[in-house]
Amino acid sequence: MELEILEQDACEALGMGAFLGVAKASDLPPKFIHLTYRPSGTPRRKLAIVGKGLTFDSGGLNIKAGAGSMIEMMKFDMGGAAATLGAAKAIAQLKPDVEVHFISAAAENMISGRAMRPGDILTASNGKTIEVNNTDAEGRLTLADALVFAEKLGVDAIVDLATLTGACIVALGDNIAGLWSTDDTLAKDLQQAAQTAGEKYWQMPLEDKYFDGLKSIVADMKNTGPRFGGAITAALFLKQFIQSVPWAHLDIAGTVWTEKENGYNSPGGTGFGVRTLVQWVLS
Ligand code: 4TK
Ligand code: ZN
Ligand code: ZN
Repeated sequence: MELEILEQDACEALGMGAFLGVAKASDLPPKFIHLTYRPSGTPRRKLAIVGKGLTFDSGGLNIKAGAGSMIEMMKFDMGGAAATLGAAKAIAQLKPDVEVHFISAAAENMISGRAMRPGDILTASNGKTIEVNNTDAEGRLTLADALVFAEKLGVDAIVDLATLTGACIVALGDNIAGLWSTDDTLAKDLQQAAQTAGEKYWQMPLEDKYFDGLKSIVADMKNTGPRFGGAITAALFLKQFIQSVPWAHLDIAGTVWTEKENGYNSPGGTGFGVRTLVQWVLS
């Protein structure tokens, strides 16, 4: 495989203000990871898999506080990137006739004098502006620039995976992930792959009307909307960074970690997403 790591200066040159806003407070530098698998012959199709890669999510200045905030779980906030790289390892061994780009805008969401402030306005690499009304909705900021980057590669489809919202766990619990898609064929292909792989996804609506909840008077959008329907507004936010390529978003916040044996997984990280992604790429 080919590996390209974009350091902070390269991300700045590409205008990735949303991703870099999230990374500002950490002592650890952001890394934009782009790993490519190319088959030996002409690829049958070209795909991109994008994983949220927050190595730790403190919440930033909107710090995760109080019982139930799950701050002690937040090493799991790289579960999307982990699934992406896990799929890369398997795909490189299975050698399908498909070109696959594996992408993660990796960073740590922290607090310091250099932190992104609530109320800051960020400009993403597609030129859209974002009013940050909650620094803890950082995953969608990192994914925004990663999705713009993925579409520029000229792929036939993009799938992102992210431990994106607590609201998705409220909706679907810890054994079913949320699936949103702009393309019914892609949604169907993913559901077929998931069924073969033994993972559960439930398709959720991209209800355009709910984008009203993200309206800002100072920017193109806010990064968080009302509490109700929070997993849907998160998906609608991501959609702003896709132009026309078929795209699916998988919210895996509930499924990446388990405290107990549940018939599918042992305690710890579950690797959720890997099996479905590999099956989908091979299909
Ligand atoms: C994400 N936070 C949210 O969904 C808000 C909008 C309530 C802040 C989060 O921190 N994303 O980066 Br468990 C979230 C994700 C998983 C879990 C709790 C909160
Ligand atoms: Zn967060
Ligand atoms: Zn997060």
